[in-house]
Amino acid sequence: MKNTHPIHLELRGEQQEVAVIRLTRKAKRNAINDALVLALRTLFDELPTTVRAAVLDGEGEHFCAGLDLSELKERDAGQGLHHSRMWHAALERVQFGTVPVIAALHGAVVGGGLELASACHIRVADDTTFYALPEGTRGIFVGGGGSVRIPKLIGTARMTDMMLTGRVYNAQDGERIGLAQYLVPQGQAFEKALALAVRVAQNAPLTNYALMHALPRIAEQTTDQGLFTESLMAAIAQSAPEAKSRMSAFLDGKAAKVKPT
Ligand code: 1HE
Repeated sequence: MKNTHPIHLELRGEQQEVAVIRLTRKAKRNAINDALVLALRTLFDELPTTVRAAVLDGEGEHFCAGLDLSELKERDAGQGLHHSRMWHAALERVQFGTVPVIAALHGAVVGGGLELASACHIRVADDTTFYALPEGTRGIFVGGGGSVRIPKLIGTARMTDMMLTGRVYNAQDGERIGLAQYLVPQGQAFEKALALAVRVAQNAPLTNYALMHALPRIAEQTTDQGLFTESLMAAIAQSAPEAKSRMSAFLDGKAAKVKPT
């Protein structure tokens, strides 16, 4: 157990294979100030090597209210650039770190909170979740990678609409358009995210690595380059001893079959 204010880290599981990471600025609705951005970066850089999957949660009724507006002092263009790049560096550690990250969403997932959620690999939302990009109405622009990651989830047209009109998506519509992959009743997002993390942690590490690091890059390559990268990644993954033992377990009738839900 380790406390990295303003984030709490707890390890769960027999091998301490699941990290539960919680934003702990409940009084400020988990608004992200500079200290929190830097703490996120450090925490993801220094995750213990036992960790195979992580859950990202927010204390209190809201996942995250976005950028801490009280710190939005007058910055010149250069300072604004560096501030945005600081967010990029931290969220890059979330997306392209060592383990898949599952966000447990509830209440406000707005502005930089949505940018943070979109850097995670799976998003589980409960019924209270709502999504918005108030940057448009606050006279600013996204700066935490939202313009790159959010259109990949919902398309450029929907993000443009959210920013131009201040449109707020509720939990059901958020799931429908792809902001979350799972929708659960109020108060159950964390338990669902944890159950998924426990399952993800059991995957072969190279498979998880391929999904985190190869898949998004392949998606940005041309068809020819993507297919070639896929073959390289497939060859590396299948050659790992773990892949061979898992395949043998299935052929010996010792591994789970795929069942209809
Ligand atoms: C904050 C922030 C914040 C709350 N920065 N202090 N984000 C926004 O524009 C969203 C602004 N926040 C809200 O719309 C609402 O606070 C919520 C819908 C998230 C929650 O409402 P509620 O009624 O539960 O809480 P509250 O009473 O509004 O806020 C409680 C306290 O948190 C209050 O402080 P207090 O000292 O008066 O108790 C609020 O001022 C404080 N608080 N949100 C600072 N965001 C990389 S660029 C990203 C750019 C952006 O993210 S822009 C979008 C910013």
